[in-house]
Amino acid sequence: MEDRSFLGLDLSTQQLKAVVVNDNLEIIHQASVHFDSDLPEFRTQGGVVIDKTSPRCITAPTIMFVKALDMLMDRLTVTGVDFSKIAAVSGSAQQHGSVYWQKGAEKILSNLNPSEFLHLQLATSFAINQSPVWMDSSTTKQCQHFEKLVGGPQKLAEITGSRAYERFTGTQIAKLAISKPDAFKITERISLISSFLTSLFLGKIAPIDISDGSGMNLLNINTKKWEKVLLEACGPNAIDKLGEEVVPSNTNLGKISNYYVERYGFSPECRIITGTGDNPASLMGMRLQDDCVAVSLGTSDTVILWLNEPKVVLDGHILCNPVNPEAYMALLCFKNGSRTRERIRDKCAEGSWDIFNQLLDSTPRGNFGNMALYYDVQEILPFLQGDHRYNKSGPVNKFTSLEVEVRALVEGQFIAKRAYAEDFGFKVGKNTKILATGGASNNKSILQVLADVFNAPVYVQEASDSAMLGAAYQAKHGLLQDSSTFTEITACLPPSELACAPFSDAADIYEPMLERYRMIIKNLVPTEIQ
Ligand code: ADP
Ligand code: XUL
Repeated sequence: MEDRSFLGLDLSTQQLKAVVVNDNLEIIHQASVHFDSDLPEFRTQGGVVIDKTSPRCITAPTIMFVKALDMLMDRLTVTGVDFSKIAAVSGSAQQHGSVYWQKGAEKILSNLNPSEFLHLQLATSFAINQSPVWMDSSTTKQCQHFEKLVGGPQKLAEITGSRAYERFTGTQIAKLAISKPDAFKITERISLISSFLTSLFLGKIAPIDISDGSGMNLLNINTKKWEKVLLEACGPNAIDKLGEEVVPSNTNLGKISNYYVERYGFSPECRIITGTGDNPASLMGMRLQDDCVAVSLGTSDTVILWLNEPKVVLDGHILCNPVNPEAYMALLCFKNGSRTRERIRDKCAEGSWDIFNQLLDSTPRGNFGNMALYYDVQEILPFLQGDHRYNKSGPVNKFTSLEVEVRALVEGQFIAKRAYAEDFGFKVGKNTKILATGGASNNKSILQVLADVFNAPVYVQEASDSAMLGAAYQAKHGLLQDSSTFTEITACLPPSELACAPFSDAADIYEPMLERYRMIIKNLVPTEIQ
């Protein structure tokens, strides 16, 4: 084991987190900055700002991300990190969000004064103050246009891995070019949030990587190049703003910015490895293999599968793989994850996860035939909003008890995941293993429902922040890629641990519920978008 360490970051929806691992990939330091509570001046809720007059527009203040990084670096210093030992840095970030650098910004970025905070020096570097994020769903018009341009949703999915999605960055850029032409004009470069984070460490604008780039409806996932006709729909000179180069996710981009050498004592030889999206980073953090399905329970809930070949799907996404540029990954994203669980916790369980779990555990599996779907914000899969409750005879306005409501929430969320994963071609078999991660994977009662609904054992890792860990592992992989594969580099890690096994009657209970869920969705979702 060499005396070197690696820094991994995750700029997620609600917080910025960092981990330092040693050469054996063991965690030696961790720190985080929570946007709502640590940076209250930005008035975010759950890390985002919902436009009061136009609630489908959801953004986050770009400079808040920068200020969070200043605070995080100070917190890492306080925990005793020896920055001079860090051999490489890599980052993960919420996918799809975008940052608009103003003309002249790269010059400022490459000449930072080490005695000043980043957020003070970059305060005027952005063409718009608010970054559209993945929760936004305001680009319906642009989505229709993108699909029409290439010959329909199927064709767009074939080229970019997904039909048009409102949160995907291409349509977001196209909307900005039309709605704020002046801001678009003064935009020098556009970054994804992951490449933005990388740029802050590199001291120049970092290229977008192929995995996070697959979440834009702009990148051809087969050729790994921007698709010209779609780029043209993003407004004048979009190619210059995005940068022609798109790189594999483990690219070694060069040395760390002098700012960090002077200010924090990093070695001038420390390397910056390109950042990627949080879901690709989670795939790495969980060391996902062919026979496993990863379920991430964070602000959004996601289901991730490893694919050796791309597929064409209309519900869900195919992204380039962050470990092996020849391979792919499948992603299903559910917007109403932890924030919705928190709402029901606050309503039914006095804001306490312990009480929530007592309620969940006190109701039988199958919940006496009650079922519910809760969508606080416009859901992606299925395309629905609002609360939908059912007892065994049909729709109801409310449930008879708090415990029924809690179980209906958790079962409804996991049944949806299984239904969409199956539609995708995923089959539950004897060897199926579920790897759970994200904030709610610390909750055994919730994981038991996951095991029962999928009728498969659920495994967890010691640390539940797989995206952040994935970034740290990628830092080492990026540094040593010429001599070692990702699998070799992560072979030193302990295996995941069994958290819950399904009960023997799980299939009898949940398979009929799965069918019932499909019927409910069929009736609720308008046929044209099913
Ligand atoms: P993100 O990376 O998207 O910001 P995380 O994966 O860190 O999110 O998860 C944050 C969420 O985890 C919080 O919104 C919180 O609701 C949830 N969470 C934390 N602890 C628990 C718990 N014991 N049970 C259920 N959910 C939890
Ligand atoms: C994935 C998605 C979210 C974000 C935030 O498509 O929109 O999972 O990456 O975590």
